[in-house]
Amino acid sequence: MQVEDSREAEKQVRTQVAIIGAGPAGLLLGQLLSRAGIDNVILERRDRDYVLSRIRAGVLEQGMVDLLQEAGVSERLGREGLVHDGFSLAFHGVLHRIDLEELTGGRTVTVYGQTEVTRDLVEARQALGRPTIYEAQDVALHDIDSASPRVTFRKDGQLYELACDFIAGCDGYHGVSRASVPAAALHSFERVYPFGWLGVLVDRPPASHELVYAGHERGFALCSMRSAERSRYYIQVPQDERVEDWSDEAFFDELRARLPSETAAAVTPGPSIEKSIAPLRSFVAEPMRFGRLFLAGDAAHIVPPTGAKGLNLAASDIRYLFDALHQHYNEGSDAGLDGYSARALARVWKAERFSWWMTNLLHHFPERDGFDGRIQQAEFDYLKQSRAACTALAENYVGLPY
Ligand code: RFL
Ligand code: PHB
Repeated sequence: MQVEDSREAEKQVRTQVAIIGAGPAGLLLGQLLSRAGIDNVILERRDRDYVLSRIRAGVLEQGMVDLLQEAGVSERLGREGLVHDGFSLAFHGVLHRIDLEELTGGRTVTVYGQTEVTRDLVEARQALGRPTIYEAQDVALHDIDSASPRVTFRKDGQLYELACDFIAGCDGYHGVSRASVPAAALHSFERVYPFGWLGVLVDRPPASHELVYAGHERGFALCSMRSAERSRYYIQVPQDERVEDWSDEAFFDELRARLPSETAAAVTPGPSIEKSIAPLRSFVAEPMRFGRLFLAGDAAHIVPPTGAKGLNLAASDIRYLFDALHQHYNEGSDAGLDGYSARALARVWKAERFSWWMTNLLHHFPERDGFDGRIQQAEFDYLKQSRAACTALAENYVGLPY
């Protein structure tokens, strides 16, 4: 980054790739670009502590683990990540294990919090001395369909202009990047579910050494973890529910009521160290490129968390986008940039389908009738007796190839 004080009220800065958002997508792209010698600046609306304290996803596909390794940020992940070779589905109290490793010819997932991924990436960026501008206000994109796009923002009261070759819109669902594309150039697809997930983080050993996804007439429940000492639990709640209305005691009572008795008995309740509600949504914006702006991660698509795919899709987008930018700068070819949207969307839609399917299988839909309940039961019974059905589930859960 070069800073020139060429105008009085405005500082002008130049970089090759301007990255909007310091979530996992933006940080991972920044790390890969920096290591490849491609200059980049990250603009982030929130402060560093806020970015580092967000509790979200927990399950990494092998493809994402490999990408973090390529990015040089897998040392702690290798030490502390928990490799899972299976998980359980439960339906109305009956458990069924999905043996991921056996069904997929040896593939697994790794439980490692998004919070930890973010911390590793933030520290790696700091070690490389690359610039992240936290608390960047009024970020605005200009001339994105020209050969010289710009981003303006305010920092500590000063107005800056960042000139660049490309903009990577990695600023999540509510960011400014997707909103900067003319409405006529973007086609959105959306499904909003009439419920959310109430999540609790607790410093108690997990109920089970593997994840348990439970469908129940009272609603969905999930037992997950962050380590052998820290559990993460979720329950489905109505869309308009408020966190304040759920005491820890009420949460654990409801969780246990939805789990098979042996799993419920193994839950160790404790004081929550985090409690929040996430709405459930499926969303895709097409195309993922407009001129020199490339959308990646939640900025372009949202999946309900049931399939554990959101963070992993952010990683696969970045795999494609990094390869495309690398090709542009190192081989003088724009084939990767031109093919980025179609390539990313092909994988996105398969993950959308899987997340929608898992959500439909396991949640209680208040507005639906008895027919849907019987279909859910039949789907679960089919999984219990069909290796083919379990294989389809398992290959999606471990992640489709990049
Ligand atoms: P992020 O993480 O939202 O980061 C976007 C960043 O952009 C910043 N930003 C701006 N910066 C500058 N200017 C603006 N105008 C800006 N507007 C926003 C934001 O402050 C933020 O720092 O998007 P990214 O990087 O695309 O990453 C996506 C993932 O965070 C998300 O998909 C996952 O968390 C989804 N998810 C899960 N994914 C999985 O793969 N596996 C899981 O097990 C999983 N579990 C989950 C989840 C998401 C959940 N919630 C809370 C929705 C569980 C939950 C409960
Ligand atoms: C989590 O541990 O936060 C988690 C795990 C699996 C999911 C969603 C969230 O499907």
